[in-house]
Amino acid sequence: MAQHGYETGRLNLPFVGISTFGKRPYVADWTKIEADVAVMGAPFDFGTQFRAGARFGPRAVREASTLFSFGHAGAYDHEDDATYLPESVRIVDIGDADIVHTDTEASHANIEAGVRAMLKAGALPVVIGGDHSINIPCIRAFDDQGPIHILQIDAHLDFVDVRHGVRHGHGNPMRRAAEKDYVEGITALGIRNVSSTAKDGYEAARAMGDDILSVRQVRRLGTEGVLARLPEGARIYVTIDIDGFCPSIAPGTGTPSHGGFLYYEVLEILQGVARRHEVVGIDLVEVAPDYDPSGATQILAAQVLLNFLGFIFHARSTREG
Ligand SMILES: [Mn+2]
Repeated sequence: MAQHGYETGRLNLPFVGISTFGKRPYVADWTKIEADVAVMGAPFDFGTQFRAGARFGPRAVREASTLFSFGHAGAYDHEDDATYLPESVRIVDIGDADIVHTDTEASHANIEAGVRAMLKAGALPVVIGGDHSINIPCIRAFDDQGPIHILQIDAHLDFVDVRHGVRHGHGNPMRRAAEKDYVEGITALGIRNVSSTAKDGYEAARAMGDDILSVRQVRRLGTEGVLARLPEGARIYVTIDIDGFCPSIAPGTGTPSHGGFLYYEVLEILQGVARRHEVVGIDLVEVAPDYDPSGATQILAAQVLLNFLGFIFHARSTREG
């Protein structure tokens, strides 16, 4: 170590440099992903039925994620007495899927190609939206991955079949997922208030195996009670709509709905899922940063993702050894 307290190399504080996710390496060539986790942006918001703006979600979440990237060796958590995300967990940022304005199918196809590339590389895919319709191409990319169960955290059920011919908007993704033979079930947490889905949508969702819980029902059950409802041994894909959280902590979204989750309610469920299940994919959607001048919404999103990744790889290392 040098004298006078100076150390060699760069300090690289969070506000310095290029905002990749977690300040991790950027991999532009999708045929050369070598990582445990690959993060991709899906800046698509033509699926919205109210306020647009989630196309700026990936950039905002990336920038917010630098706050948690001080470059020390992992993140030590004194409550768990565990160091999460040590250097040995290789995270890369593969940039964004290309979005073609007005063309949902072309944009979704590009998102699907990105998820397929991450899966082919053996990396855990993490996709930052974009509106919730970007879950549709994400789930499509799992058609050769074996059965999955979806854990949805959301204010809205998103189970509309078709409305005015629209089948791939942000009100449709869970319906499209439920139609896949490799999607064995959906557990939807946080569903509340006037919703994107009418009563017939709820009936169809239940008939197709959707377990629907409101925020108050989740609170009554508690973390363990909720976790017990997930099928044992299921491989879990987690889709987090930021509007599942309370707008008091996450106002930066197109369709906020009061009475949502607080941070630890979701975090503890995700920690339990990471301990008990193989997590095969993650998307986090509907961060529309322009509605939150404080930036707290994207900080929440980045914090949830980084902590969840920490739990997943900590559980993996515990299981392996
Ligand atoms: Mn949603």
